[in-house]
Amino acid sequence: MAAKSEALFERAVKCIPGGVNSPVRAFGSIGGTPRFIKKAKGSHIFDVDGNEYIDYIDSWGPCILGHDHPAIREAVVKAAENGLSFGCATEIEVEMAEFICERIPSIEMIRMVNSGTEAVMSALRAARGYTGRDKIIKFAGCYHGHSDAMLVSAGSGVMTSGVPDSAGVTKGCTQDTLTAVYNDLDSVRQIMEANEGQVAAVIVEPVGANMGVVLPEEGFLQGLRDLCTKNGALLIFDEVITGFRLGFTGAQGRFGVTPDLTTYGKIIGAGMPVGAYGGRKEIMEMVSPAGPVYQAGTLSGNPIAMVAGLTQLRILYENPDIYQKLEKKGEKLYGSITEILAEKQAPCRVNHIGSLGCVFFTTESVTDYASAKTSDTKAYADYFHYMLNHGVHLAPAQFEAMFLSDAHTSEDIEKTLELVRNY
Ligand code: KE4
Repeated sequence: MAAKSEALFERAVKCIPGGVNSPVRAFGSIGGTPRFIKKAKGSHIFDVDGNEYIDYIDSWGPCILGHDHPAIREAVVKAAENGLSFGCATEIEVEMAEFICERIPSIEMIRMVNSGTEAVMSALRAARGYTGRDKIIKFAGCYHGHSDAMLVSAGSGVMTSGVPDSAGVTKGCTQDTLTAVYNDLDSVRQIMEANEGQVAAVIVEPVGANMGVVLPEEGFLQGLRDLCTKNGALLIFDEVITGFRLGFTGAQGRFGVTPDLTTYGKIIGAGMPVGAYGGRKEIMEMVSPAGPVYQAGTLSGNPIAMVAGLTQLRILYENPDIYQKLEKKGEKLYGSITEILAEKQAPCRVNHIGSLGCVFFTTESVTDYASAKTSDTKAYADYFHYMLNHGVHLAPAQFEAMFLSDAHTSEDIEKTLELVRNY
């Protein structure tokens, strides 16, 4: 029953584009009415009609400790008693920056912003300012937020300048963005050679999580590192999803590859609007007011958002067993789904790493955007609605990820697996 969600959605579409404040929430790719969520607790969310769901959206990653974690809530409430925002420097911003710089080896200096989009946009500007070069290489299927230069699709071939992938984005904004193929170092090498001395940076999701979950093949990330070093380009890891999720040091720690810049979001805000970019001091000191690369933000380093994020990071750092538990939960959930679907001879592939996973409705192994797009999105939509109607809320789109949190229980996982068995 979703009567109240339906009524709210009817109202919403009249005053909000598509009825939502972010497109994926509108159920556009899977149909039906988005559930309007009233509250969340632990690993469960509750909609306005009183339906309860096991939640695998996890606010798209921020709530790795689960929803409404008491320590985070208490810290936020306490901080709010001192006011919400000052537009001046605060101690908590220094504590957050020191905390990250002291624990992530590649981060010597960091700047807080308000979203992953802003973090990526600013990191690209810093990379261009530092290198004096214009071109950026990204990968088909990787999403880095909605700044103009990132809303691009490959030209006729990977060698040609990007063309806008959204109305309202000018050719001028995308002409310096070149698109390579994920897990294909040759496609990067070709672009580098064709644009010798012009590539400022390569930006990559070290684990793809916006074309569904796509893992880097052996040697891919190190290969990018080597190509960037050889060509005087910077390597930017977009760890908005993987940062503090695939381990405390994220994908760079898990795979042992050191980027020049890293972008963060989601977990570092614990559900509050926070993004960040950081890396080598000589690069970050290009950023205003220390250097000539301008970047600013009214609510950057907001004290309430900082205390939420820092509380979560401290819990993650002080309790490393959380990551071991997430690995086990991920292996149990995604590994069992793989076995069940194989027994049923279902046309599916499951990609997963740690607490991230994705069921693709294709028989091809999914290693890049082209293979991800062989998925049957109608089949995914049917699967989504079956799970939703039985109390499990998956990502409302095939090309997203499932997120496990520290709050997910073995009961949650068993119930999910039982539903997959009966599907
Ligand atoms: P935001 O601007 O949405 O905070 O972050 C943009 C971004 C940057 N980099 C990566 C790797 C990301 O995954 C994202 C945003 N992720 C999506 C989920 N696929 C956010 C969900 C949404 O757009 O509503």
